[in-house]
Amino acid sequence: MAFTDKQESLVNSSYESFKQNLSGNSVFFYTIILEKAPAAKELFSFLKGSAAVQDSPKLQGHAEKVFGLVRDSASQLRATGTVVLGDATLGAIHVQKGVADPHFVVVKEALLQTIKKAVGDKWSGELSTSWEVAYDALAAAIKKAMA
Ligand code: HEM
Ligand code: ISQ
Repeated sequence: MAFTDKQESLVNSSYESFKQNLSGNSVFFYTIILEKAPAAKELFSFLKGSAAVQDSPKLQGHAEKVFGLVRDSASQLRATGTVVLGDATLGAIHVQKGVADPHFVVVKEALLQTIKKAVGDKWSGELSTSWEVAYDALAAAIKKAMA
């Protein structure tokens, strides 16, 4: 099924909601990930050894990158029907950190919950599906680069 203009604009506008409170949303995003996968804390250089998720420019920067790449992926899907990784090193980074398939599910769930919180009453099934499709295509491209 083609990724539509409507789906792209839903992703774009909710990405702006995410950015509106980058600090709070980023902390929420990591908190959900660590609730679901506590061991993942040791994977992130900027979380390692800390008791709780601490807000920092680094933490926000990494979270912003992840959400930004999903947003780019939505635009690529709408324009070309596929996702090509702009950064060829993404596969190697994740292999080196020991990221495995189940982690991608955890990050996906955390991403969706974070967008849900960011958009409040604008949340809808269509909005959710748009993020899911864009994330799944990006995750598939990263996994392919990891293989
Ligand atoms: C590093 C994106 C999935 C763990 C990175 C980097 C990017 C990125 C852009 C480079 C560092 C940065 O600038 O932030 C993504 C995207 C994902 C994804 C778009 C899914 C579509 C995952 C998953 C995990 C993970 C599932 C496992 C929990 C890491 C770690 C690093 C990293 C540990 C290194 C961070 C550090 O510098 O300590 N990722 N990632 N990523 N990613 Fe991912
Ligand atoms: C995955 N890769 C890079 C950075 C991230 C930040 C938060 C959650 C997942 C991530």
